[in-house]
Amino acid sequence: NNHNSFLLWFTGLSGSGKSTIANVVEQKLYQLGIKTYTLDGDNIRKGINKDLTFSPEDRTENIRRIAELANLMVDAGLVTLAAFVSPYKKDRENIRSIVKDVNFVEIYINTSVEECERRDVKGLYKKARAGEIKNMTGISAPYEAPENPDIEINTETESIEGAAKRIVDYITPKLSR
Ligand code: GGZ
Repeated sequence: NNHNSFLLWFTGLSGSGKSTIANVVEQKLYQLGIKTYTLDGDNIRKGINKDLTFSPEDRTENIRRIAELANLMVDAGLVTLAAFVSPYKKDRENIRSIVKDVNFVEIYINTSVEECERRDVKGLYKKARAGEIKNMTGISAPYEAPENPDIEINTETESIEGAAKRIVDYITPKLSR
């Protein structure tokens, strides 16, 4: 593994702001000439993992496959960003063992379920309340918050820009390119 590459793993509820912050981090890294790739629900759950549901077992398999893919990307020298709910502690610990000695950075996007439900960008919380969606994280399925993340962002008190800058400032001193 290339010690100069990172896997930036964003965990948090649906609508917490994972992808939004990851996208701003990616823009900033691009401006610094750093090659990146972002894995998220849009390119993974519609493609390689389209056979998987939101059952606990399928979420575990979802995260396992993503970690294996991310491991290859990091090997190829890309700073890889991954934005997934990844609600189970055990699954997130497993990522660390898959990516081995690479610099795995766990970033907890801490937005309360109340705030996510208020935003309800995709209307999923409303559907979950109506019983139209089962196993909705934060409503009818658990979210096991990280106890010791490398970086924690509270989107209710911190701007997207400020959060993204904090993440970039965390990794850039460790990148020797
Ligand atoms: C959680 C769900 C669900 C259920 C659909 N629970 O805000 P989004 O829409 O774009 O992000 C959520 C995404 C979660 O997929 P992940 O692959 O990140 O989940 S996991 O890591 O737990 O495997 C949400 C949408 O899919 N979505 N149904 N029941 N999120």
